[in-house]
Amino acid sequence: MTDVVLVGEPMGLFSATEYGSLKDAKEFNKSIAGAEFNVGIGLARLKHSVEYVTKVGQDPIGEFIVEEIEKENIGSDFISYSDTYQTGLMLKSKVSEGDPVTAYYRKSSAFTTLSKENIAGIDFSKVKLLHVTGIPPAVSETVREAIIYLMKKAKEAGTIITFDPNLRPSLWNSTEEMIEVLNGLASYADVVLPGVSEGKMLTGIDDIEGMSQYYLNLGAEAVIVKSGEEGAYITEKGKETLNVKGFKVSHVVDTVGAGDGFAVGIIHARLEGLSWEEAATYANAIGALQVQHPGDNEGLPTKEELEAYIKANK
Ligand code: KDG
Repeated sequence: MTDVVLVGEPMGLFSATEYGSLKDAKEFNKSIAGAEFNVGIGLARLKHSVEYVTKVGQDPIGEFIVEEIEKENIGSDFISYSDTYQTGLMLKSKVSEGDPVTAYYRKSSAFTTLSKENIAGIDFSKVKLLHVTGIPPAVSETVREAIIYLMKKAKEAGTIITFDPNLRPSLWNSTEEMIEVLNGLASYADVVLPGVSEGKMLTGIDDIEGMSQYYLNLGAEAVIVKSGEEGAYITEKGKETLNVKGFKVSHVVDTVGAGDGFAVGIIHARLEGLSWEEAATYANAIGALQVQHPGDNEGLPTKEELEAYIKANK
C-alpha cells in the first residue's frame, strides 16, 4: 500500500545568492523546484510512503533530480524519461522582503510530454491519497488529459483526493481557461486547498465562507483556505467556518513553497486520522517553517522537528 501518489514537474532551480534582479545575478545555488516534488519531500520526511509520477529529460538536471528523489526516499517507479526533450529549469531572485521574482524555462520540457500511457499502470486500490495541483494541467494538453484520467481512476477506487489550485496564470492561455479547467478538477477532490486570493479568482466570490461553500457544492468534504499569518479557514459540510491562527514568523526569508508545506500538514494529519483543526495546526506550522528557508523545500521538517516547533511556538 502506498500512502500518497503525486504527479508534477520537477525543475532544476537556480536561486540567486545575492540580492538584486535576476538579469544582474551572477551566482546561483542549484536545487530542485516543483510544487508536488516539495509536497512529496515533506511527506517522506514525515515517514509516509510516496510515489512521484513525473517525466524528466536524459540530461544532467534530470539525473540530479532522480538522484535526489531516491535520496529523499520518494518512490520512482513512475518516473519516465524523454529522449528528445529536456528537463525544465527555473530561476529565482533573492529578495529582502516580499515574494522573489521567478523565471521559467519549461516550455516544451520533457514533462510536457507526459501522457496517459506513462501512468496507466498505477493501481489506485493500493493508494490511500492522490495529491494534485493546478500546475501540471497548465503545461500541455497531454498532461491535462493524464491528470483528469488519474483523478477519475482515483475517484473510482475510493482514493482520497486533495487538490491545491496553485495558480500559475503565466502558464495558461487565458484566465478563463484556467478557471474552467481548475474548477473542473476541483469537482473530483475531497479536500480543496486554495489560498484566499486564489479562491476569489476561481469562484468570483470574495468572502471565505462563500468560496468554501462553492467547493462543498462541487462535492468536496472539506475546504481549507490559506490566509498567510491569519492561518487557515476550515469549512466542512453543514458546519460553520473555523479559523486556526497561523504561527508568527519574525523573519520571512522566502515565501515560495509555503503553500506546499501547508498541504503536507493537511495530508499528514488526514492520513493519521486527526481532526481538521489539528491538520490546520500542522499545516500552519510547516508553512511557517518553510518560509524561514531560502530553498523551496529545505525547510520541510521531520516529525521530531515539527512536534518540537509546535510545542515551542503554540
Ligand atoms: O510551490 C512552489 C513552486 O512554485 C515551485 O517549487 C515551482 O512548481 C513550481 C512552479 O511551477 O511554480
